[in-house]
Amino acid sequence: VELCKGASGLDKVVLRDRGSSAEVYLYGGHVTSWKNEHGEELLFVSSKAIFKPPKAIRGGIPICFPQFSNHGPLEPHGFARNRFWSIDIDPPPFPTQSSSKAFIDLILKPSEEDLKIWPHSFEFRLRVTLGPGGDLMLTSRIRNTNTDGKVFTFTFAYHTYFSVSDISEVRVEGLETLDYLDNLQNKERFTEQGDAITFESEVDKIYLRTPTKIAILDHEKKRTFVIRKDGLPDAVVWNPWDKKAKAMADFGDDEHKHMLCVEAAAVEKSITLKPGEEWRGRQELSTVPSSYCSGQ
Ligand code: TA6
Repeated sequence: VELCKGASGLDKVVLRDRGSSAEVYLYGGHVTSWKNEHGEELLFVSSKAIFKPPKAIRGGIPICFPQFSNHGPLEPHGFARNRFWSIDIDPPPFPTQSSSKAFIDLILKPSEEDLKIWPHSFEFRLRVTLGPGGDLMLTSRIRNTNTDGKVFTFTFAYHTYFSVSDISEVRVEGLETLDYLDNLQNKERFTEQGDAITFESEVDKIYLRTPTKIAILDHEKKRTFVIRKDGLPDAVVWNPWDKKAKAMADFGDDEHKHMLCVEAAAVEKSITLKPGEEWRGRQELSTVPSSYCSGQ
């Protein structure tokens, strides 16, 4: 584990374990790289990403807290991804201690400014772990530390950008037949069809009550990403496609072809914490070789 300077001189932590690596910026508590033992980058970060506050880094795994998207009065996706986190040198013990030594604990607490826009005290502890098999685990622990007795509610997402060879040859398995809210149709509720999801145009859907495990199959690379999640019942699937990609200054014109967001999230039902209560949300990312051929 090493602390060094990343893009724009921002501090970042590098985790290494048996050839795999991961990088987390203190800015945003933002994972921007996850490489397998062959040095292949598994996350997408736009070549036009702006590593400069207050803009969030375009790609990697933005942390959406205390609000997902525009589901509330705050700026889209809340403010955690736009703040400087600190290294948490003395975190309370994690019951499920991973055997890996390659992990970092970060902590975010609200500033005076933050309390003006969201008047709640909290401690948000994030542990990023690079597992022995090269899997990447993010565990969030959010505690209500209000001293005024107030509860607070929030929505949350790990806004993960996966790197894919060609979006038109990607399938997502695990979300078939589920209900979803379509952000492109006024968040109206629909039911997904019965087979794996493929991509031919812009998609922005919040799948509800999704399974613990979701698979993203990359045909060309013969590789499947597996998301295992806990405490995060929903999953957001987003690809901006060409028009929206061109409209974003920090997104390359054709980069939508090489990324897909599948985001472990808690959106439909916001989370309520009483003072002293703690919520946990975990996602574990891994890859397995896949012999997926279309139609299988
Ligand atoms: O997660 C999907 C989404 O909510 C889309 O609606 C789109 O806005 C995307 O997030 C990116 O949001 P950002 O604020 O990072 O540009």
